[in-house]
Amino acid sequence: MATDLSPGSNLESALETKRKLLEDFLDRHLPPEDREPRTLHQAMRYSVLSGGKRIRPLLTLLVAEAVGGKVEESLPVAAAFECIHAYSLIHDDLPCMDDDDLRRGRATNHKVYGEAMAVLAGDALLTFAFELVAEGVADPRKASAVLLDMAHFAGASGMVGGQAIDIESDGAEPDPKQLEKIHRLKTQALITASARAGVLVVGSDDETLRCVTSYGEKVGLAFQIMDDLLDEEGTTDQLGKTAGKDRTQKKLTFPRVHGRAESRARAGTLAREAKEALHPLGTSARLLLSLADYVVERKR
Ligand code: GRG
Repeated sequence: MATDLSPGSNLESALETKRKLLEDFLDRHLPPEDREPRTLHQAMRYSVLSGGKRIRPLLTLLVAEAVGGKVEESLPVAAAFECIHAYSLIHDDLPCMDDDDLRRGRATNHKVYGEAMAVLAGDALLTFAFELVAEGVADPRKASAVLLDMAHFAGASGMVGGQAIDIESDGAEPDPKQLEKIHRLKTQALITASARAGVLVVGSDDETLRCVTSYGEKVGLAFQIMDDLLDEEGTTDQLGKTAGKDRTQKKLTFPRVHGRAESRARAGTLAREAKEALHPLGTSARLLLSLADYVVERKR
């Protein structure tokens, strides 16, 4: 049965409430546009406050809530993940990386502010993420656990490492092992970390962390497979990415290596396994189960 994401459905209204909380928090905490250095602050705000699905922060907020935490304490952590995500998109769009002109239907950061300022806006958002956690999580042991995990999954052992391998694999022959390695590092790592952070900021037990890690890994990989499929089908292009970049650059993608039908089936299996992983959390994980379905049913 399709996940009900119609206006007013339980999942959609829960997600909308949390998106609004997150966006208000980001708006209040990001440096104001009229504070010097103005162009840098404008460039930071331009990319963070330009929509997007907010999947990573929603995961942090929903996990924290499912394990008994309060939204207020997980909000700075959720916002930090969105800032890291925004930095990665700004840098990924640069001419030295994917060289994209459009993102979320608008000009990419470097097209508006220039390459140097886009690099700096990305740098500043990454460091701002760590500041948000250090300042916003009152218990120093929880703050340090979140920061360590965040740094590990976002850096050379995670997202940045995946981007490096991806760049070096451009034009390579389709190789399932290499493809999975890139996806696991580049996309799955930060999504997994976003979910884990919801546990770490609340301070739940190791068993809960293990279940949520498994959920995050499966949702993260399913998310990337769906991104590849939507890209291949042209859906994301209509929403603002430069048309066909992945195809023309012959990047390794799931449909290219495994075909569309098998890719879709794998995403479905991963969503099912993600939901099974949360079984020990019982009914408090209800929205996270719906989110796993949403990830594989999404159209953008
Ligand atoms: C440059 C350090 C560095 C890392 C780049 C995230 C990333 C690594 C590159 C972005 C390009 C890309 C297609 C990555 C795969 C992950 C992904 C699907 C990103 C888009 O995330 P969404 O769909 O974007 O959550 P929105 O716009 O909804 O926020």
